[in-house]
Amino acid sequence: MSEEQIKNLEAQFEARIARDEKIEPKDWMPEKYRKTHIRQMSQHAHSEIVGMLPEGNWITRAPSLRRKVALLAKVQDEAGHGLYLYSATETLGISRDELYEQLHTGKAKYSSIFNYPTVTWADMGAIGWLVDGAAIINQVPLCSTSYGPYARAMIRVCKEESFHQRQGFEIMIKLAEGTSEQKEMAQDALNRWWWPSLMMLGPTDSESVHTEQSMKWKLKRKSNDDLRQQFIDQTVPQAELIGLTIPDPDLKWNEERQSYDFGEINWDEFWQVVKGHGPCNKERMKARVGAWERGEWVRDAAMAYAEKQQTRKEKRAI
Ligand code: BYC
Repeated sequence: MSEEQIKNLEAQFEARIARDEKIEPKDWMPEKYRKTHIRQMSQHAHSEIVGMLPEGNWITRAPSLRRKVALLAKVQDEAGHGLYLYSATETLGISRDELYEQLHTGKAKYSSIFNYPTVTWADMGAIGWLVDGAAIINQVPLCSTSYGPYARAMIRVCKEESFHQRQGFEIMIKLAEGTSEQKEMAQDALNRWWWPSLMMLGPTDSESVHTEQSMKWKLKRKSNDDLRQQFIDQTVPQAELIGLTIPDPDLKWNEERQSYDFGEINWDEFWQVVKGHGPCNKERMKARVGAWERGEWVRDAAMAYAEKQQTRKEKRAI
């Protein structure tokens, strides 16, 4: 294709984005658009799959049958989200095997938040309330993202995230209303998950390398800092409602901005976790790679069965 033809295609593509049209898998798209989407969507899929691990840790120890059923359903939803997102990413011309390989070799990232340990039952409440709460704020704008398969996957994901957030908040309400030990447990979980939840929304806008381009392509609809502020403004009154204290001495309502001012985020900690040195990075990767290796016989058996069925079909056709 000549340079002139590519320029024309690019101009048509930009015009479609400006008109808020969805870009579909077979449409022409700039190579950088395709790669950026593979990066973000696959990291999102990996986050859902790795995100099952901290909660999976508590399924056998949920305090009642009702709690166990809800947690099990939530973790299953996360597997479903990972699978839609992998399928949506495959429409961009990358295989599932390549995506797994990128995760297992550490080439692809997954959300920093899932590298923290879940040490008490209250952590299930804090994850649902804060982590899923932050996820909804980040993901609702993604329902109108420009790439069709991603936008459609996100509509269903967001509906389910809403149930996850309520499930977590309800655990926190019950603990906060419970005995002094239970309330302490809830406060301790909030203390440990608050700052990592703020970090989850990504580096500050001045440090974010992809925001500018992703906003132009309408992959991202809001910047990391705007989402973080929205999350804080939404969550602080919820903590007040259940009598818990946000662990930030600098948190203060700013009348002029009609928003909360908040303290300094420890970005060194964030980058350490992103680079693989968080409290559970090694454990999480070991669990994923181990599951992949232990599942090899299942994949082989499924392939052998599919081949056998195909041969039978071919013989019948003759
Ligand atoms: N953790 O330029 P930036 C869930 C990386 S799943 C690790 O701002 P971007 C859930 C970033 O990738 C939650 N890495 O990037 C599941 C980039 O590195 P690369 C996951 C992070 O893409 C189970 C570099 O830092 N949600 O909700 O414009 C249970 C510079 O950042 C993180 C999604 O994936 C991080 N937190 O913005 C419960 C949503 N933040 O790629 C809940 C979709 C940044 O150049 N993703 N990095 O090597 C997004 O919305 C965006 O990708 C982000 C980052 C806002 C996360």
